Amino acid sequence: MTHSDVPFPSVRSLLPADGVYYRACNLCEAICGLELTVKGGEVVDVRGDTSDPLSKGHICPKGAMLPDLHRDPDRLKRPLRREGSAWVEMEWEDALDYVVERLKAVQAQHGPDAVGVYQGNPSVHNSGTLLSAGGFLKALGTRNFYSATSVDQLPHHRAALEMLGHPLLLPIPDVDRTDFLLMMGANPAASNGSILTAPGLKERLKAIRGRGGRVVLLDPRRTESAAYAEHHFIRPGTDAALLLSLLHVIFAEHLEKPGRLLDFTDGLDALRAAALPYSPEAVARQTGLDAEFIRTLARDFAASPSAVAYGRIGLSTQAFGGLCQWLLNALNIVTGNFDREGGAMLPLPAFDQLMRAKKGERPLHRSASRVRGLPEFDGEFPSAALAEEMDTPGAGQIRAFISVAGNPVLSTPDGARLDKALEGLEFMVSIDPYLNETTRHADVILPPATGLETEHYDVIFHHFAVRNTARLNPAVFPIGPDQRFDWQIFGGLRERLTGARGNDPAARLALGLKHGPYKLELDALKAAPHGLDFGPMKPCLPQRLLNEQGRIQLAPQSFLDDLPRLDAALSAPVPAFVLIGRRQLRSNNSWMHNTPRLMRGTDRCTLMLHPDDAAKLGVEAGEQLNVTSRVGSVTVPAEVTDTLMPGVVSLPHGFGHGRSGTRLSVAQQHPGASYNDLSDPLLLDELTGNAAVSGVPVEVAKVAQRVEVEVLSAD
Ligand SMILES: Nc1nc2c(c(=O)[nH]1)N[C@H]1C(S)=C(S)[C@@H](COP(=O)(O)OP(=O)(O)OC[C@H]3O[C@@H](n4cnc5c(=O)[nH]c(N)nc54)[C@H](O)[C@@H]3O)O[C@H]1N2
Ligand SMILES: Nc1nc2c(c(=O)[nH]1)N[C@H]1C(S)=C(S)[C@@H](COP(=O)(O)OP(=O)(O)OC[C@H]3O[C@@H](n4cnc5c(=O)[nH]c(N)nc54)[C@H](O)[C@@H]3O)O[C@H]1N2
Ligand code: SF4
Ligand SMILES: [Mo]
Repeated sequence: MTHSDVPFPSVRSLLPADGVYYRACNLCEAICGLELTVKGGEVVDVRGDTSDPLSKGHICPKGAMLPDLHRDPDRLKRPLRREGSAWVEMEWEDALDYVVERLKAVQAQHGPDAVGVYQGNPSVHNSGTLLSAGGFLKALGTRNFYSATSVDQLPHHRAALEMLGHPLLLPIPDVDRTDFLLMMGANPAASNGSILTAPGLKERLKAIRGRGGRVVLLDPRRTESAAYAEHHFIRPGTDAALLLSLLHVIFAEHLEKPGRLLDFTDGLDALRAAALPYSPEAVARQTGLDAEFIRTLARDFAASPSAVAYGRIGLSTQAFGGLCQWLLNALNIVTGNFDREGGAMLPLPAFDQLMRAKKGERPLHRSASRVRGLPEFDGEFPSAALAEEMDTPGAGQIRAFISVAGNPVLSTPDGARLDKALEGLEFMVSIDPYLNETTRHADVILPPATGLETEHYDVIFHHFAVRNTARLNPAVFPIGPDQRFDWQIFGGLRERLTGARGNDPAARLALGLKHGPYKLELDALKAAPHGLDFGPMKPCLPQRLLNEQGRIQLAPQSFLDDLPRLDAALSAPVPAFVLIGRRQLRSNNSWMHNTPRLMRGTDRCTLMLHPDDAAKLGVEAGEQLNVTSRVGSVTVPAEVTDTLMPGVVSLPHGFGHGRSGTRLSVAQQHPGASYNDLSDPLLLDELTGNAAVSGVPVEVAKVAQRVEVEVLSAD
């Protein structure tokens, strides 16, 4: 089979011309505009683009590493095929032919659902993939879809769907105009913000306080963000109780003032009744917060001229993620801080993904996962079910697997089990530029051009941005004749599967912009290299609601029905240690540990624990600790610090690079251990199916002690 008319790139010089290039960084949700200076074919300087209307010159250490990623000698450029323990390069046409042939063979023998798909985080940071992967993946006809969403923000989507009518109607805190930010389980000083695209967030937090406002941070760790806030410790997993308690006080003291929202909101009485049992005294012990503090916090929040409650990873990757995201929205609505300046608002991006959304659609619970019966949401099953769907025999078992821009061996619960399950597959293909802990199991790796080689428009994160802007930037580096763009790979695969041709993301983008709210022409956007500004978020309700009722649902039944599960957890005994995660500024989930300039300094994969806990265990800083959960065990050095609550220990995720057979020469020198060798697929936010990777009960012990005991008992 030949496919000579697939539009492959023209052969150009591999070096960009000298000059200044403008480009939005696609590494994290802050989408900063960057200014890159090229001399002699090399990027010699990267700085923040001061003319970007959203980021105004902000940059972080990772953004400056885009050229390092570009020239990483470990980055793959040609397809690889595994032969035993060796990898051989393939021609693109042959590789695409072979992949489709093998996928078809598996489906012919075992049915369409025998192919599983996992899409990881960079698929949403990459307009090429985002606008081009769907055609091929849908054409496979499998129901076995998984993604990083269910180890991340699924609770936000569920709350948005139930309360406002669409998973993407995510309320964004208007940090630039608020007088009071209540921030829970988020650490923007490390993460640069999430479901809150506000580049330079530290400065924005400073500005809140600078104009006389307040930032209150609730986190089991006194994080880097505590420098910009009034920080208070909260016990992991008890945030829903705290939020109910804030609502309790507000209702008990008649501080609610939903204002105009009341004209299109249902369920105020049901919410009031639900909050009634959660007085500050009833939740103080479990949350670790003083009852009087809770009462004052509720009063201050309600009395502030504007206020907004926001919670991120710490609130969504826990056992009560759904309840948390519901109650955050509810608190904002009840106090009138919703769809108004300084509250939680809905952005209106130039390429509006909701443009064609149908009112009243409910894309959930249409099917259940085969082994555990976990609910589908928006066409996906929870990633916590992925390994069991592969290693549990029976009709519908996943026998072939496609990973796209994901590293689920390090990023999903019980990664070690998945690692093993991948070995048992009949066929696996990875669309990924690295040979890492996951892709090492593939039969074929198809590495797309990436980073500075791609044209980029941020399709998703403008939906989460505090200001409506748009920015399209061309590639900086031309690609070589032996490289392919993601859209060409997906187009080639789809064509072989269905015969359908044409998969141009630029055409899709042009259509989206043209029919979007600002009727934008692609050329007009191209002519504005720093981006276009459409101003701050504006009130848009009830018009933008997408549920059948056309009214905000303050107390959806499924959330109310989840409260007994919270009550049971609140009255259960507290384990000796619970494990939580942390992000680090010079890292990006699992995949930027191969960048030498980011990895300088001491190894960062340490277990943080409180000095009192260290004393109890007889451990000093730097000594090795065994951390054990129901599913696994890791050994990591101790970092003793009073920034953690006693009884809570913290480990970053994304490490575990000691596994053999990868091609990550720098990461392997700083292997660390994988958090997700400890996280448990049975620990879920049962309401939404999101993995509860935060709040894992663990045992912690000094390694040396164990060895001694064993030696003694052997005697
Ligand atoms: N314990 C614990 N687990 C977690 C989390 C946590 O806080 N704690 N966080 C969760 C969250 S929020 C997320 S988003 C997930 C992330 O989970 P994943 O998305 O599964 O993992 P990443 O580490 O982001 O891996 C990204 C992969 O994409 C590849 N890649 C990079 N750029 C490109 C590109 O342009 N194209 C393609 N095709 N591939 C590319 C990289 O080589 C890498 O293999 O992890 C989740 N897991
Ligand atoms: N530098 C860097 N930036 C990143 C990433 C990265 O890996 N590195 N990843 C990106 C991705 S994929 C995402 S999703 C975002 C995430 O962005 P954030 O949510 O801001 O990220 P985290 O730093 O993980 O912050 C989560 C906080 O929750 C706290 N926490 C844990 N459990 C609980 C709990 O039960 N209750 C409360 N109240 N707090 C709790 C933790 O101590 C931690 O401080 O960051 C993005 N940006
Ligand atoms: S904050 Fe995020 S988007 Fe901005 S430069 Fe850093 S990695 Fe890139
Ligand atoms: Mo994420």
